[in-house]
Amino acid sequence: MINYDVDETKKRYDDDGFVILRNCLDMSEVAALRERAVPLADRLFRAHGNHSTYRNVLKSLQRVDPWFEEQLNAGPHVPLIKHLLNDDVLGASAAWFDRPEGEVQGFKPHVDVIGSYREPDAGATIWFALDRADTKNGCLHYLRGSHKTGHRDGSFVHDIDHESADVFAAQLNPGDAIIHSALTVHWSGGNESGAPRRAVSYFYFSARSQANIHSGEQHK
Ligand SMILES: O=C(O)CCC(=O)C(=O)O
Repeated sequence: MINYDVDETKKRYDDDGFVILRNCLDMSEVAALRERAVPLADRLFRAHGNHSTYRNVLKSLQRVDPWFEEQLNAGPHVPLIKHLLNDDVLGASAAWFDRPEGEVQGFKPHVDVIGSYREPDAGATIWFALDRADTKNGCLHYLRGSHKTGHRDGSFVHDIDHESADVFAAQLNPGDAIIHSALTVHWSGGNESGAPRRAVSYFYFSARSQANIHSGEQHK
């Protein structure tokens, strides 16, 4: 992973609720990630089916592959996530996100916060593109600045103006990554392009969010 200007990266993340890291992985790292993730995903879908609410998604890969556990807890991106969240972090899930060709269903607009602590520093995801992701094959979309403006009482968000100037389509090349706050509204589309759109992501809680959840529970 290359070194980014951390101040500039943090400013974009704080302002927009997401930040793109171009060429985060070189082509050999992308190939290694594909070689690790694709057979694992195939194996898990064969063993358990593809029946979750969200098709083509596998969470908690760290529980079945120590390599993903190592990446989640100590991957080269972890110091940057800590810097963006101003805190220590707890790795919650390494995940596989696929929008295979012909999959019409995307992810509806949502935020990632789970639990009672619903502040912009609750957590963050880093999402690594294994293929070119664009508007034809279901790239991620973000509502710029939405981490600061609410949408905090549920996971799904129903009142998005898709024509808003704040809607941003995160068109990425293989090896690019994007980091988003757990409070930033985001969604993705289906894929009828004939091109794959596979990704691996790592989701983190800030230590602060965990401390607040725990102290909140103690007060109940
Ligand atoms: O990859 C996708 O299509 C959705 C990803 C997502 O919602 C997330 O990483 O939180």
